[in-house]
Amino acid sequence: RGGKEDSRGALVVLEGLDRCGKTTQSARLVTNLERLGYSAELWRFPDRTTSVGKMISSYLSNESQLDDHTIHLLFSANRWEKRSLMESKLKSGTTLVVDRYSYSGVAFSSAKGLDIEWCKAPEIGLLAPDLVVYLDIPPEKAAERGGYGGERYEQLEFQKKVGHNYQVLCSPTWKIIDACSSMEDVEEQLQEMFFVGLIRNIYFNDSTTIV
Ligand code: Z5A
Repeated sequence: RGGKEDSRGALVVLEGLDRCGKTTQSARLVTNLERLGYSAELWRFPDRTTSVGKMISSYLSNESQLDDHTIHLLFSANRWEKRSLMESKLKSGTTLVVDRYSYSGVAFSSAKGLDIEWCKAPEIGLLAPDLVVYLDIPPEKAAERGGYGGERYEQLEFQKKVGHNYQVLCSPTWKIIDACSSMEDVEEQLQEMFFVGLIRNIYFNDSTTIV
């Protein structure tokens, strides 16, 4: 069973600052959907398994240096190389819960000072999510969770800029959850949001472009 009998799966995206709980909550949503009999998969960007993803991973761990525009385009290319698989999964009825997507690309790169419209351009033509959930947490609170590791961008001042950019990108269709709530509360709210969308039939539009 997919998102709905005889329909495509839903494309659900979780966004937010580092440590807001995206990975935890994406996994819980997929487990819960599967338990209820839905076909669902957990995806994440960057997908570090591809050759482009390996270049991104090396950059994030400071093992390589790249021009800001170049790494931006690599993040985007990493989504483009998964686009057709994403589309076929959705068409075959599998719901995809995606941990970070184009909005991360734009929010992080523009936090470095790149023009926001330039940052959006390579995302045009990627699949538009049916549901974007923003896990909202103050950067200071996020920094307290587990501590930042050695990856690039894991710095409070930078995360503040990213948080500001998410506010700029946030559209009225985004759903916002207070990510400072307990993991169980966030899990419950996320699942409820998914099913409200399902009941309202919002997941089965023909929209194909993201920005
Ligand atoms: N990036 C980019 O620049 N351009 C792009 O196009 C894309 C990404 C796609 C790598 O991302 C970096 O790439 C990222 C953005 C940039 N840089 N940063 N910052 P990543 O996805 O690999 O890494 P991440 O997003 O930073 O993931 P993360 O550190 O794993 O955070 P998370 O997934 O949001 O959180 P979590 O792993 O679920 O939880 C973090 C900790 O908090 C953990 O100890 C949990 O047990 C705890 N936690 C979670 N929820 C709660 C609640 N509710 N209460 C208390 N504690 C909690």
